[in-house]
Amino acid sequence: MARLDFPKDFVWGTATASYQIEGAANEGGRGPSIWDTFSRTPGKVVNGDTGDVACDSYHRYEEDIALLKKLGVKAYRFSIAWPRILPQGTGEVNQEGLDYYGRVIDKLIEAGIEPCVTLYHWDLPQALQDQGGWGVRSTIDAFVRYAEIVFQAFGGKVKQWITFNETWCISFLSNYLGIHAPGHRDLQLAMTVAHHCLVAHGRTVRKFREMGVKGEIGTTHNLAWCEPYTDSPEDVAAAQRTRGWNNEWFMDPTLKGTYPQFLVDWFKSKGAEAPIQPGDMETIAQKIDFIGINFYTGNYGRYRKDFGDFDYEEVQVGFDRTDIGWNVYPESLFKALKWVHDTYGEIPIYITENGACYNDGPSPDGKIHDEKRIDYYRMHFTQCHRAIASGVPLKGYFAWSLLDNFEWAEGYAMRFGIVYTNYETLTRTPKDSYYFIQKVIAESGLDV
Ligand code: GCO
Repeated sequence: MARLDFPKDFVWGTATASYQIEGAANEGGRGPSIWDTFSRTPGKVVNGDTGDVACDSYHRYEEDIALLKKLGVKAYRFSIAWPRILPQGTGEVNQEGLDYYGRVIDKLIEAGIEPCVTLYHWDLPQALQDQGGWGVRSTIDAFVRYAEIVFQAFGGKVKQWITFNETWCISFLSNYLGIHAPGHRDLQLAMTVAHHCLVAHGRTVRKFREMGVKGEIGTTHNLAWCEPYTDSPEDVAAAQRTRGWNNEWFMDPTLKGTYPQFLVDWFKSKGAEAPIQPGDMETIAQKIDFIGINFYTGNYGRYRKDFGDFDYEEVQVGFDRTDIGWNVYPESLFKALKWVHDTYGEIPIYITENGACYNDGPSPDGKIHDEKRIDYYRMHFTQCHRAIASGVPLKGYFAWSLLDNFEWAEGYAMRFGIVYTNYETLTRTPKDSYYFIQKVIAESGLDV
Protein backbone atom coordinates (compact mmCIF):
# COMPACT_ATOMS: atom_id res chain seq x y z
CA MET A 1 0.00 0.00 0.00
CA ALA A 2 1.23 3.49 -0.78
CA ARG A 3 0.25 6.81 0.71
CA LEU A 4 -0.53 9.67 -1.68
CA ASP A 5 -0.60 13.11 -0.08
CA PHE A 6 -1.94 16.12 -1.94
CA PRO A 7 -0.68 19.66 -1.40
CA LYS A 8 -2.42 21.32 1.56
CA ASP A 9 -3.78 24.11 -0.65
CA PHE A 10 -5.16 21.70 -3.26
CA VAL A 11 -8.74 22.73 -4.07
CA TRP A 12 -11.17 19.84 -3.69
CA GLY A 13 -14.64 20.47 -5.00
CA THR A 14 -17.67 19.12 -6.80
CA ALA A 15 -19.52 20.47 -9.82
CA THR A 16 -23.05 20.84 -11.18
CA ALA A 17 -24.80 22.91 -13.86
CA SER A 18 -27.97 24.99 -13.75
CA TYR A 19 -30.22 23.17 -16.21
CA GLN A 20 -29.12 19.80 -14.84
CA ILE A 21 -30.12 20.46 -11.23
CA GLU A 22 -32.31 23.54 -10.74
CA GLY A 23 -35.72 22.67 -12.10
CA ALA A 24 -38.22 25.49 -11.47
CA ALA A 25 -38.09 26.07 -15.20
CA ASN A 26 -41.09 28.37 -15.17
CA GLU A 27 -40.46 30.08 -11.86
CA GLY A 28 -38.61 33.14 -10.68
CA GLY A 29 -39.06 34.95 -13.97
CA ARG A 30 -36.83 32.55 -15.89
CA GLY A 31 -37.16 32.66 -19.67
CA PRO A 32 -37.01 29.54 -21.83
CA SER A 33 -33.66 28.19 -22.98
CA ILE A 34 -32.68 26.04 -25.92
CA TRP A 35 -32.72 23.03 -23.58
CA ASP A 36 -36.40 23.58 -22.74
CA THR A 37 -37.14 23.53 -26.45
CA PHE A 38 -34.86 20.62 -27.27
CA SER A 39 -36.00 18.40 -24.42
CA ARG A 40 -39.59 18.90 -25.58
CA THR A 41 -38.74 17.84 -29.10
CA PRO A 42 -39.77 14.18 -29.47
CA GLY A 43 -36.88 11.78 -29.82
CA LYS A 44 -34.14 14.09 -28.59
CA VAL A 45 -33.90 13.06 -24.93
CA VAL A 46 -34.25 9.52 -23.57
CA ASN A 47 -37.76 8.96 -22.11
CA GLY A 48 -38.74 12.49 -23.13
CA ASP A 49 -37.19 13.75 -19.88
CA THR A 50 -36.88 17.50 -19.32
CA GLY A 51 -35.20 19.72 -16.75
CA ASP A 52 -38.55 21.10 -15.54
CA VAL A 53 -38.02 19.68 -12.07
CA ALA A 54 -34.57 18.03 -12.20
CA CYS A 55 -33.20 17.92 -8.61
CA ASP A 56 -35.30 20.94 -7.66
CA SER A 57 -32.15 22.66 -6.42
CA TYR A 58 -33.79 26.00 -7.08
CA HIS A 59 -35.82 25.28 -3.94
CA ARG A 60 -33.47 22.85 -2.21
CA TYR A 61 -30.15 24.65 -2.54
CA GLU A 62 -29.74 24.89 1.22
CA GLU A 63 -29.91 21.14 1.49
CA ASP A 64 -27.33 20.82 -1.29
CA ILE A 65 -25.01 23.27 0.43
CA ALA A 66 -25.37 21.33 3.68
CA LEU A 67 -24.26 18.22 1.77
CA LEU A 68 -21.27 20.11 0.41
CA LYS A 69 -20.33 21.32 3.85
CA LYS A 70 -20.49 17.85 5.30
CA LEU A 71 -18.42 16.59 2.40
CA GLY A 72 -15.75 19.12 3.33
CA VAL A 73 -15.14 20.68 -0.07
CA LYS A 74 -13.23 23.94 -0.39
CA ALA A 75 -15.10 24.95 -3.52
CA TYR A 76 -18.32 24.31 -5.42
CA ARG A 77 -18.61 24.79 -9.14
CA PHE A 78 -22.10 25.62 -10.42
CA SER A 79 -23.46 27.59 -13.33
CA ILE A 80 -25.69 30.61 -13.65
CA ALA A 81 -28.60 30.26 -16.03
CA TRP A 82 -28.47 33.17 -18.45
CA PRO A 83 -32.30 33.03 -18.94
CA ARG A 84 -32.79 33.58 -15.20
CA ILE A 85 -30.80 36.81 -15.40
CA LEU A 86 -32.04 37.99 -18.80
CA PRO A 87 -35.15 36.00 -19.75
CA GLN A 88 -34.92 37.17 -23.36
CA GLY A 89 -31.12 37.09 -23.49
CA THR A 90 -30.99 40.87 -23.87
CA GLY A 91 -33.12 43.70 -22.53
CA GLU A 92 -34.64 43.66 -19.06
CA VAL A 93 -32.72 42.21 -16.13
CA ASN A 94 -34.72 39.84 -13.93
CA GLN A 95 -33.86 40.80 -10.36
CA GLU A 96 -35.40 37.61 -9.00
CA GLY A 97 -32.81 35.60 -10.89
CA LEU A 98 -29.95 37.65 -9.49
CA ASP A 99 -31.45 37.31 -6.01
CA TYR A 100 -31.56 33.53 -6.30
CA TYR A 101 -27.85 33.24 -7.15
CA GLY A 102 -27.10 35.86 -4.50
CA ARG A 103 -28.66 33.57 -1.91
CA VAL A 104 -26.71 30.56 -3.18
CA ILE A 105 -23.43 32.47 -3.16
CA ASP A 106 -23.99 33.91 0.32
CA LYS A 107 -24.92 30.51 1.73
CA LEU A 108 -21.81 28.95 0.24
CA ILE A 109 -19.58 31.64 1.67
CA GLU A 110 -21.29 31.27 5.04
CA ALA A 111 -20.49 27.54 4.87
CA GLY A 112 -16.84 28.30 4.12
CA ILE A 113 -17.09 27.13 0.52
CA GLU A 114 -15.68 29.14 -2.39
CA PRO A 115 -18.20 29.59 -5.21
CA CYS A 116 -16.75 28.80 -8.63
CA VAL A 117 -19.17 30.14 -11.22
CA THR A 118 -19.59 29.00 -14.81
CA LEU A 119 -21.29 31.68 -16.89
CA TYR A 120 -22.35 29.43 -19.74
CA HIS A 121 -23.22 25.80 -19.24
CA TRP A 122 -25.39 25.44 -22.33
CA ASP A 123 -28.72 27.07 -21.45
CA LEU A 124 -28.80 29.75 -24.13
CA PRO A 125 -31.96 31.89 -23.97
CA GLN A 126 -34.31 30.60 -26.66
CA ALA A 127 -35.02 34.17 -27.77
CA LEU A 128 -31.39 34.46 -28.87
CA GLN A 129 -31.48 31.11 -30.64
CA ASP A 130 -34.48 32.41 -32.57
CA GLN A 131 -32.20 35.14 -33.91
CA GLY A 132 -29.45 32.71 -34.91
CA GLY A 133 -27.91 31.80 -31.54
CA TRP A 134 -24.16 31.32 -31.50
CA GLY A 135 -24.22 31.25 -35.27
CA VAL A 136 -24.48 35.06 -35.34
CA ARG A 137 -22.04 37.60 -33.96
CA SER A 138 -24.64 39.64 -32.10
CA THR A 139 -24.90 36.81 -29.55
CA ILE A 140 -21.33 37.67 -28.53
CA ASP A 141 -22.43 41.20 -27.56
CA ALA A 142 -25.41 39.80 -25.67
CA PHE A 143 -23.17 37.40 -23.75
CA VAL A 144 -20.67 40.07 -22.75
CA ARG A 145 -23.52 42.23 -21.43
CA TYR A 146 -24.91 39.28 -19.45
CA ALA A 147 -21.45 38.62 -18.02
CA GLU A 148 -21.04 42.28 -17.09
CA ILE A 149 -24.32 42.23 -15.16
CA VAL A 150 -23.25 39.11 -13.28
CA PHE A 151 -19.76 40.52 -12.55
CA GLN A 152 -21.36 43.67 -11.21
CA ALA A 153 -23.62 41.66 -8.93
CA PHE A 154 -21.15 39.08 -7.63
CA GLY A 155 -17.65 40.34 -8.46
CA GLY A 156 -15.47 40.09 -5.37
CA LYS A 157 -17.66 37.48 -3.69
CA VAL A 158 -16.92 34.88 -6.34
CA LYS A 159 -13.20 34.20 -6.59
CA GLN A 160 -13.21 31.86 -9.56
CA TRP A 161 -15.03 32.40 -12.85
CA ILE A 162 -15.35 30.13 -15.86
CA THR A 163 -16.64 31.74 -19.02
CA PHE A 164 -17.68 28.67 -21.06
CA ASN A 165 -18.12 25.01 -20.32
CA GLU A 166 -16.88 22.74 -23.11
CA THR A 167 -16.90 24.79 -26.28
CA TRP A 168 -16.49 21.56 -28.28
CA CYS A 169 -19.89 20.36 -27.02
CA ILE A 170 -21.51 23.75 -27.61
CA SER A 171 -20.27 23.75 -31.18
CA PHE A 172 -19.66 20.31 -32.67
CA LEU A 173 -21.79 18.08 -30.46
CA SER A 174 -24.75 20.46 -30.65
CA ASN A 175 -24.49 21.93 -34.15
CA TYR A 176 -22.71 19.29 -36.18
CA LEU A 177 -23.44 15.94 -34.53
CA GLY A 178 -26.91 17.17 -33.56
CA ILE A 179 -26.92 15.34 -30.21
CA HIS A 180 -27.35 18.35 -27.93
CA ALA A 181 -29.45 21.50 -28.25
CA PRO A 182 -30.14 23.09 -30.66
CA GLY A 183 -29.56 19.85 -32.56
CA HIS A 184 -28.23 21.02 -35.95
CA ARG A 185 -26.08 19.02 -38.35
CA ASP A 186 -24.01 21.55 -40.20
CA LEU A 187 -20.21 21.57 -40.09
CA GLN A 188 -19.84 25.21 -41.13
CA LEU A 189 -22.37 26.27 -38.51
CA ALA A 190 -20.46 24.33 -35.84
CA MET A 191 -17.18 26.01 -36.87
CA THR A 192 -18.88 29.39 -36.66
CA VAL A 193 -20.39 28.63 -33.25
CA ALA A 194 -17.01 27.49 -31.91
CA HIS A 195 -15.36 30.66 -33.12
CA HIS A 196 -18.04 32.95 -31.74
CA CYS A 197 -17.91 31.27 -28.33
CA LEU A 198 -14.13 31.65 -28.28
CA VAL A 199 -14.39 35.33 -29.18
CA ALA A 200 -17.12 35.79 -26.54
CA HIS A 201 -14.78 34.18 -24.01
CA GLY A 202 -11.96 36.59 -24.90
CA ARG A 203 -14.20 39.64 -24.83
CA THR A 204 -15.57 38.59 -21.45
CA VAL A 205 -12.09 38.22 -20.00
CA ARG A 206 -11.24 41.68 -21.33
CA LYS A 207 -14.40 43.08 -19.74
CA PHE A 208 -13.54 41.39 -16.43
CA ARG A 209 -10.11 43.07 -16.43
CA GLU A 210 -11.50 46.46 -17.47
CA MET A 211 -14.03 46.32 -14.64
CA GLY A 212 -11.22 45.47 -12.23
CA VAL A 213 -13.14 42.53 -10.80
CA LYS A 214 -11.17 40.78 -8.06
CA GLY A 215 -10.76 37.07 -8.66
CA GLU A 216 -9.60 34.63 -11.28
CA ILE A 217 -11.06 33.95 -14.68
CA GLY A 218 -10.55 31.10 -17.13
CA THR A 219 -12.45 28.74 -19.36
CA THR A 220 -13.13 25.01 -19.41
CA HIS A 221 -12.40 22.74 -22.36
CA ASN A 222 -13.20 19.05 -22.48
CA LEU A 223 -10.27 16.95 -23.59
CA ALA A 224 -10.50 13.66 -25.41
CA TRP A 225 -7.51 11.38 -25.36
CA CYS A 226 -7.01 9.30 -28.50
CA GLU A 227 -3.94 7.14 -29.00
CA PRO A 228 -2.82 5.41 -32.17
CA TYR A 229 -3.23 1.66 -31.98
CA THR A 230 -0.01 1.14 -33.97
CA ASP A 231 2.80 3.54 -34.77
CA SER A 232 2.08 3.50 -38.49
CA PRO A 233 2.07 7.07 -39.84
CA GLU A 234 -1.59 6.66 -40.88
CA ASP A 235 -2.73 5.61 -37.41
CA VAL A 236 -0.66 8.33 -35.78
CA ALA A 237 -2.11 11.01 -38.06
CA ALA A 238 -5.69 9.80 -37.59
CA ALA A 239 -5.37 9.85 -33.80
CA GLN A 240 -3.72 13.26 -33.94
CA ARG A 241 -6.57 14.64 -36.04
CA THR A 242 -9.26 13.31 -33.73
CA ARG A 243 -7.47 14.58 -30.66
CA GLY A 244 -6.82 17.88 -32.39
CA TRP A 245 -10.48 18.35 -33.25
CA ASN A 246 -11.41 17.91 -29.59
CA ASN A 247 -8.42 19.49 -27.92
CA GLU A 248 -6.10 21.76 -29.92
CA TRP A 249 -8.91 23.35 -31.88
CA PHE A 250 -9.98 24.98 -28.59
CA MET A 251 -6.82 24.98 -26.49
CA ASP A 252 -4.57 26.56 -29.15
CA PRO A 253 -6.67 29.68 -29.80
CA THR A 254 -7.31 30.13 -26.07
CA LEU A 255 -3.70 29.79 -25.01
CA LYS A 256 -1.69 30.57 -28.17
CA GLY A 257 -3.99 32.73 -30.27
CA THR A 258 -3.88 30.47 -33.34
CA TYR A 259 -5.87 27.59 -34.80
CA PRO A 260 -3.79 24.46 -35.54
CA GLN A 261 -2.90 24.65 -39.24
CA PHE A 262 -3.22 20.92 -39.94
CA LEU A 263 -6.85 21.12 -38.91
CA VAL A 264 -7.50 24.39 -40.70
CA ASP A 265 -6.44 22.51 -43.86
CA TRP A 266 -8.52 19.47 -42.97
CA PHE A 267 -11.69 21.48 -42.37
CA LYS A 268 -11.04 23.47 -45.55
CA SER A 269 -11.00 20.21 -47.49
CA LYS A 270 -14.52 19.65 -46.12
CA GLY A 271 -15.61 23.13 -47.14
CA ALA A 272 -15.67 24.67 -43.64
CA GLU A 273 -13.66 27.39 -41.92
CA ALA A 274 -13.70 29.64 -38.87
CA PRO A 275 -15.14 33.09 -39.73
CA ILE A 276 -12.19 35.05 -38.36
CA GLN A 277 -12.46 38.82 -38.36
CA PRO A 278 -9.49 41.15 -37.81
CA GLY A 279 -8.47 41.20 -34.14
CA ASP A 280 -10.37 38.03 -33.21
CA MET A 281 -7.39 35.82 -32.48
CA GLU A 282 -5.84 38.41 -30.21
CA THR A 283 -9.17 38.79 -28.40
CA ILE A 284 -9.53 35.05 -27.88
CA ALA A 285 -6.04 34.75 -26.44
CA GLN A 286 -6.56 37.24 -23.59
CA LYS A 287 -4.41 36.13 -20.73
CA ILE A 288 -6.39 33.91 -18.37
CA ASP A 289 -5.58 32.88 -14.81
CA PHE A 290 -6.16 29.15 -15.19
CA ILE A 291 -7.41 26.59 -17.65
CA GLY A 292 -10.24 24.25 -16.69
CA ILE A 293 -10.15 20.71 -18.01
CA ASN A 294 -13.10 18.31 -18.09
CA PHE A 295 -11.93 14.78 -18.50
CA TYR A 296 -13.70 11.43 -18.55
CA THR A 297 -12.13 8.91 -20.87
CA GLY A 298 -9.60 7.92 -23.52
CA ASN A 299 -9.30 5.40 -26.30
CA TYR A 300 -7.10 3.75 -28.92
CA GLY A 301 -7.87 3.92 -32.58
CA ARG A 302 -6.59 3.40 -36.11
CA TYR A 303 -6.84 4.86 -39.55
CA ARG A 304 -9.83 3.76 -41.54
CA LYS A 305 -10.56 5.65 -44.73
CA ASP A 306 -13.84 7.56 -44.75
CA PHE A 307 -14.71 6.36 -41.27
CA GLY A 308 -16.25 9.19 -39.29
CA ASP A 309 -14.99 12.66 -40.02
CA PHE A 310 -11.36 12.05 -39.33
CA ASP A 311 -10.76 8.59 -40.82
CA TYR A 312 -10.35 7.32 -37.27
CA GLU A 313 -11.89 4.18 -35.85
CA GLU A 314 -11.70 3.22 -32.20
CA VAL A 315 -10.13 -0.17 -31.51
CA GLN A 316 -11.52 -2.14 -28.58
CA VAL A 317 -8.62 -3.09 -26.37
CA GLY A 318 -10.58 -4.45 -23.43
CA PHE A 319 -11.09 -1.45 -21.16
CA ASP A 320 -13.80 -1.71 -18.51
CA ARG A 321 -16.64 0.64 -19.30
CA THR A 322 -18.91 2.76 -17.18
CA ASP A 323 -22.68 2.44 -17.51
CA ILE A 324 -22.76 5.15 -20.17
CA GLY A 325 -20.29 3.10 -22.20
CA TRP A 326 -17.16 5.21 -21.71
CA ASN A 327 -13.80 3.47 -21.31
CA VAL A 328 -12.17 3.52 -17.91
CA TYR A 329 -8.62 4.54 -18.80
CA PRO A 330 -7.22 6.46 -15.81
CA GLU A 331 -3.71 6.80 -17.19
CA SER A 332 -5.10 8.86 -20.05
CA LEU A 333 -5.86 11.57 -17.49
CA PHE A 334 -2.19 11.71 -16.56
CA LYS A 335 -1.21 11.77 -20.24
CA ALA A 336 -3.66 14.56 -21.00
CA LEU A 337 -2.48 16.67 -18.05
CA LYS A 338 1.13 16.14 -19.03
CA TRP A 339 0.29 17.11 -22.60
CA VAL A 340 -1.36 20.36 -21.44
CA HIS A 341 1.69 21.24 -19.37
CA ASP A 342 4.21 20.32 -22.07
CA THR A 343 2.27 22.14 -24.78
CA TYR A 344 0.99 25.25 -23.01
CA GLY A 345 3.47 25.83 -20.21
CA GLU A 346 2.92 26.90 -16.65
CA ILE A 347 -0.71 27.93 -16.72
CA PRO A 348 -2.46 26.64 -13.57
CA ILE A 349 -4.80 23.75 -14.33
CA TYR A 350 -8.04 22.81 -12.59
CA ILE A 351 -9.86 19.61 -13.37
CA THR A 352 -13.31 21.17 -13.44
CA GLU A 353 -15.04 17.83 -14.06
CA ASN A 354 -14.12 14.19 -13.74
CA GLY A 355 -16.32 11.35 -12.63
CA ALA A 356 -18.17 8.25 -13.67
CA CYS A 357 -21.63 7.05 -14.60
CA TYR A 358 -22.78 4.04 -12.62
CA ASN A 359 -26.47 3.58 -12.10
CA ASP A 360 -26.46 1.77 -8.76
CA GLY A 361 -29.53 2.38 -6.64
CA PRO A 362 -30.19 1.77 -2.96
CA SER A 363 -29.49 -1.71 -1.55
CA PRO A 364 -31.93 -3.34 0.89
CA ASP A 365 -30.01 -1.56 3.67
CA GLY A 366 -31.00 1.75 2.07
CA LYS A 367 -27.40 2.61 1.20
CA ILE A 368 -25.84 3.02 -2.23
CA HIS A 369 -22.78 0.83 -2.54
CA ASP A 370 -21.18 2.30 -5.65
CA GLU A 371 -17.88 0.46 -5.44
CA LYS A 372 -17.04 0.97 -9.09
CA ARG A 373 -17.35 4.73 -8.76
CA ILE A 374 -15.04 4.62 -5.77
CA ASP A 375 -12.54 2.63 -7.84
CA TYR A 376 -12.84 5.15 -10.65
CA TYR A 377 -12.16 8.06 -8.32
CA ARG A 378 -9.32 6.28 -6.57
CA MET A 379 -7.59 5.55 -9.87
CA HIS A 380 -8.08 9.07 -11.18
CA PHE A 381 -6.91 10.69 -7.95
CA THR A 382 -3.81 8.54 -8.27
CA GLN A 383 -3.17 9.91 -11.75
CA CYS A 384 -3.70 13.48 -10.50
CA HIS A 385 -1.14 12.85 -7.80
CA ARG A 386 1.26 11.44 -10.33
CA ALA A 387 0.81 14.53 -12.51
CA ILE A 388 1.53 16.87 -9.60
CA ALA A 389 4.61 14.82 -8.71
CA SER A 390 5.76 15.22 -12.32
CA GLY A 391 5.57 19.00 -12.07
CA VAL A 392 2.17 19.60 -13.68
CA PRO A 393 0.62 22.73 -12.09
CA LEU A 394 -2.63 21.01 -11.16
CA LYS A 395 -4.31 23.15 -8.51
CA GLY A 396 -7.67 21.57 -7.94
CA TYR A 397 -10.20 18.88 -8.77
CA PHE A 398 -14.00 19.09 -9.03
CA ALA A 399 -15.85 15.77 -8.99
CA TRP A 400 -18.72 15.47 -11.46
CA SER A 401 -21.20 15.49 -9.93
CA LEU A 402 -22.51 16.36 -6.50
CA LEU A 403 -25.92 14.93 -7.42
CA ASP A 404 -27.43 12.53 -9.93
CA ASN A 405 -29.03 14.96 -12.35
CA PHE A 406 -30.42 15.61 -15.83
CA GLU A 407 -27.77 14.03 -18.04
CA TRP A 408 -28.66 15.97 -21.22
CA ALA A 409 -29.69 13.69 -24.09
CA GLU A 410 -29.61 10.72 -21.69
CA GLY A 411 -32.21 12.31 -19.42
CA TYR A 412 -32.32 10.88 -15.90
CA ALA A 413 -31.28 7.41 -17.00
CA MET A 414 -27.57 8.01 -16.41
CA ARG A 415 -26.30 8.79 -12.93
CA PHE A 416 -23.02 10.61 -12.26
CA GLY A 417 -23.69 11.74 -8.68
CA ILE A 418 -21.85 10.97 -5.48
CA VAL A 419 -25.25 11.68 -3.94
CA TYR A 420 -28.25 9.63 -5.08
CA THR A 421 -31.29 11.57 -6.23
CA ASN A 422 -34.66 9.89 -5.84
CA TYR A 423 -36.61 11.57 -8.63
CA GLU A 424 -39.96 10.61 -7.13
CA THR A 425 -39.40 12.17 -3.73
CA LEU A 426 -36.40 14.39 -4.56
CA THR A 427 -34.63 13.13 -1.46
CA ARG A 428 -30.85 13.00 -1.61
CA THR A 429 -28.84 10.10 -0.19
CA PRO A 430 -25.05 10.22 -0.09
CA LYS A 431 -23.54 7.19 -1.81
CA ASP A 432 -20.52 5.29 -0.51
CA SER A 433 -18.39 7.32 -2.95
CA TYR A 434 -19.45 10.49 -1.12
CA TYR A 435 -17.96 9.11 2.11
CA PHE A 436 -14.87 7.97 0.26
CA ILE A 437 -14.28 11.47 -1.10
CA GLN A 438 -15.09 13.00 2.28
CA LYS A 439 -12.21 11.00 3.77
CA VAL A 440 -9.81 11.91 0.95
CA ILE A 441 -10.59 15.60 1.46
CA ALA A 442 -10.29 15.40 5.24
CA GLU A 443 -6.88 13.75 4.96
CA SER A 444 -5.84 15.60 1.81
CA GLY A 445 -4.66 12.24 0.58
CA LEU A 446 -5.42 8.56 0.22
CA ASP A 447 -3.97 5.09 0.48
CA VAL A 448 -3.75 3.16 -2.75
C1 GCO B 1 -20.13 18.24 -19.43
C2 GCO B 1 -21.13 18.45 -18.71
C3 GCO B 1 -21.79 17.67 -17.74
C4 GCO B 1 -22.12 16.25 -18.02
C5 GCO B 1 -20.94 15.37 -17.74
C6 GCO B 1 -21.22 13.92 -17.94
O1 GCO B 1 -19.60 19.32 -19.13
O2 GCO B 1 -20.07 17.41 -20.30
O3 GCO B 1 -20.66 19.49 -17.94
O4 GCO B 1 -22.88 18.51 -17.76
O5 GCO B 1 -23.17 15.89 -17.22
O6 GCO B 1 -19.90 15.71 -18.57
O7 GCO B 1 -21.55 13.68 -19.28
